[in-house]
Amino acid sequence: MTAPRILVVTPTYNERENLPTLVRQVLDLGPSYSMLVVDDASPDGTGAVADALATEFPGRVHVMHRTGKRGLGRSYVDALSHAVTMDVDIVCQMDADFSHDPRYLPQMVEGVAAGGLDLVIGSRYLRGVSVVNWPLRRLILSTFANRYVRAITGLPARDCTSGYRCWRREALARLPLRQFVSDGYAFIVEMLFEAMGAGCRIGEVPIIYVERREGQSKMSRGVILESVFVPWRLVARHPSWRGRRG
Ligand SMILES: Nc1nc2c(ncn2[C@@H]2O[C@H](COP(=O)(O)OP(=O)(O)O)[C@@H](O)[C@H]2O)c(=O)[nH]1
Ligand SMILES: [Mg+2]
Repeated sequence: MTAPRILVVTPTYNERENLPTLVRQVLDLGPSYSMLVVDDASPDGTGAVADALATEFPGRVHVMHRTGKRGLGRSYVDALSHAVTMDVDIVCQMDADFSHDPRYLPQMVEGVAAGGLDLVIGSRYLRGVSVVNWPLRRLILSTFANRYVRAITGLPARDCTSGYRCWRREALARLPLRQFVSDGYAFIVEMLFEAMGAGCRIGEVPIIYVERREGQSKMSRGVILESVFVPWRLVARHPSWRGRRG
């Protein structure tokens, strides 16, 4: 089989210091890797940095500039809807701040390419808790959020809120992204719920998640509040999916 073509989708908001190194590390993984950066008109000029990288690596770095309302979920809807129309086999999602180390990508990609999975999650909670440099309250918030989501939705994954994922392009293309109700981090949960409902085969690979060194987190109160309600909305939408194993 020829090497699968991989597109790594990365949303950015004020990631000027991180993006150039990230892009190089991903592209260094091999010629089959390319990237799509989706920037929300970052005030720090990340968009221009991304454009410069696209010029430096023609055909391997693509940039989408969004100008509407800011939002991680909306950025993913736009970027992933475009990604599934591209000439690639696998579409990955990863953060720009090095919390998601690119060194895990080959193993995750392998799970889709050779392991027959539709989705592989880079999971922080497969071997206890593998998170570095999080304050205790953030750790508690994340572990609680995962238990909460799993209890309400019946999702089988250990890490339902990880934004580090690799998808078989055809599987991703089946998700009704444009109809999603959530915008912030809850979007990640909604994607997983829809994937389970679509019968996707889901696997997890353990990762060590390291909190960012450069820039700032965009986690906010509104985003957390949304995450409280979204699992209930999802179950209300598809009651029969609850507890269905992916
Ligand atoms: N395009 C876009 N990217 C965002 C937005 N908010 C966060 N991001 C990016 O999403 C990724 C995760 O966000 P981050 O702030 O690190 O959240 P945390 O890791 O949960 O603290 C990073 O690459 C951010 O730059 C947004 O509103 N729009
Ligand atoms: Mg982060």
